[in-house]
Amino acid sequence: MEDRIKKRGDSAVKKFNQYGITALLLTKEADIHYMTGIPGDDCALLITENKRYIITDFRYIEAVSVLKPEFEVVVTKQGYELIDFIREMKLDNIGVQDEHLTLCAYNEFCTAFPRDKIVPVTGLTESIRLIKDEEEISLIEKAEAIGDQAFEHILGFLKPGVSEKRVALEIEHAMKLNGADGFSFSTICVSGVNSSRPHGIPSDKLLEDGDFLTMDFGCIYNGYCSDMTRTVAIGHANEEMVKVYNTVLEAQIYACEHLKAGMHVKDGDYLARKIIEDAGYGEYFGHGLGHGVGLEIHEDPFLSFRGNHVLEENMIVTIEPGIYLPGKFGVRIEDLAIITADGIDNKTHSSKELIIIK
Ligand SMILES: [Mn+2]
Repeated sequence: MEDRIKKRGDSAVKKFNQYGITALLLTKEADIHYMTGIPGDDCALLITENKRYIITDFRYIEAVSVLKPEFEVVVTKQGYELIDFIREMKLDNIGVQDEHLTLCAYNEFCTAFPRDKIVPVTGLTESIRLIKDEEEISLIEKAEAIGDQAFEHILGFLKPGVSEKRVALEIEHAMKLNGADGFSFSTICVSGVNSSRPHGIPSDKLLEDGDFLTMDFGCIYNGYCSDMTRTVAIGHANEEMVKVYNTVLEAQIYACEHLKAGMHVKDGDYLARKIIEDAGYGEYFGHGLGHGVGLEIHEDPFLSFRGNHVLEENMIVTIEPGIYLPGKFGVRIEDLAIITADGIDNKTHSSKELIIIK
């Protein structure tokens, strides 16, 4: 087993005391991926103090066998399900991912365990995944570079008369051509009045002269996500559009220049929020400044007025302020960066100045 994989499991075991558990059952795909180094679909992972078990069915036996001998492979079949294996193990207190476990699965667990021996441990693996190791950083860097390449390509593709859906397809196509395994989320391409919806769905609307077009996209590379957003103007931008764009840009750049390890996420969020508020658009910036990115597209730490983390070196976060004027237009600019001791290492290299597509 690779050292880093072993280390990750050991970090989880070190937290057993804190949670009062003697075993940890992981059912969330991203966490299983993290703890094994391979995709965890339709698997469960049981970590005890001395042993690790990967539980899956016939379809994945070959895939998970690479984990032997450090992981014992348990194969489920009709009449021998995960719950039967867990029952056989005669565990004491078992930690489960309460934010992920379905009510149905929980009820099944209660047939194998007294209710008070099932301990919710949401946050345990998340807290380990907060800080990225070298391997993770290089995969996210690569994924973000694929996004940058797609943006460069799309600039030559945009013109009035092309639909939002077509633009989204072109971005996704470019990312796949450049090595993406998949997409971190459904590509957002919203133009004109649609751009005031931060997470709008691409429609058949055609790009028109005077539209803002917001493109928010990311890919998955070896399990790791990227995320970036750029807003461009089609044909021309009126005075209000330029003012709003430059306000978002100023807020985004200021946040990039001042985020660093040791800063509370609430203060990080406020770096950008203060600039947007001072410009009179505070009520139109209704989401947080950013979020962690890793095996999941949205993970801790959340840079938000509701967040509760302090930034640390080698956390990876997005920096994405926006202003959304209902019925008019919206602007968002998003980079992805690594937190360092004295600042950030920005991994998004696409230009942020207002681009007007002629
Ligand atoms: Mn994002």
